[in-house]
Amino acid sequence: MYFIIVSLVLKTLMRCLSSTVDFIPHASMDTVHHMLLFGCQTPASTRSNCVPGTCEDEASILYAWARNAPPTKLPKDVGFKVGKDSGMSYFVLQIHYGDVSAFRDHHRDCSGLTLKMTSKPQPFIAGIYLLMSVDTIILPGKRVTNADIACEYTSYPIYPFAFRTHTHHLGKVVSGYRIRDGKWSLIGRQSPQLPQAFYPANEELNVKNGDTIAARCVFTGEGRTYKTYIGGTSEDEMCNFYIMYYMDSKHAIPYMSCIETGSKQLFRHIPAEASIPIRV
Ligand code: IYT
Ligand code: CU
Ligand code: CU
Repeated sequence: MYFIIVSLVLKTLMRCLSSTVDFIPHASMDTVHHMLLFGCQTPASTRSNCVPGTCEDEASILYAWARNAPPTKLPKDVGFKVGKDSGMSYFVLQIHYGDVSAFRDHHRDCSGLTLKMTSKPQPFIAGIYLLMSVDTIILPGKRVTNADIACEYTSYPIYPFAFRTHTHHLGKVVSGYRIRDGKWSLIGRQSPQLPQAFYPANEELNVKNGDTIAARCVFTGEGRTYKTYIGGTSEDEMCNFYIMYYMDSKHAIPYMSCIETGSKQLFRHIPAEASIPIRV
């Protein structure tokens, strides 16, 4: 399949601190495969499609729409902090088009995203916690390779409400957990071969100082003739578990990440479901 990626860059209203409180997708099912919205301070390009990459600085994913997946809404009183002094002056929207033949008739495509914004301070801010593996190697033909990631959480309480998984072709299932006093509680589990949207979190739970956040990606090297590394192309792999959370706006930490490899000792106790592939 061929993908065309279009990037749209939009400067946020700089004069006041605002919140994005809702996302309304407009995407034609026949042409758009998925859309990703990022926030950042310095976009890679201020003109469409000139420079590869999304942002000069670290980009944060704010929203994902994928064909055949219901869009996840932000809970009431929750908004992403954007604009003045928020570290997010620009939105970058990537639209990934699937099938080029839909454009044979040269029609104009009006796909995009409407953002509902407010300048009213919200009681809770939304944020993203990203767990990712940087050192997984998948051996050719090897039936199962796990990428285990875990970090101690040492900040103010967060309330996960949605999650998103991302791998390339070899990912079978990705699961994320909170570990408190040795007990593993599921935040979300999904096949990365299903539409990579944000899905509602498994149950209402919070993560607080002293907890551990952990994720496992299960890969297979079956059918591969070469070693697969973490990287950007479709021959490479990625292991990502995104948690979308809200937290008291008093503390307002909009982005956190974890790239530590989880210990064998810790992952001895991961629930069995994390290793059971999801049929698609
Ligand atoms: C090496 C890797 O796993 N890259 C992921 C996660 C990632 C996302 C962002 C890394 C950084 C970021 O600034 I945003 I550094 C990755 O590229 N994931 C893709 C998208 O690019 C977001 C994905 O679809 O989740
Ligand atoms: Cu794409
Ligand atoms: Cu990737």
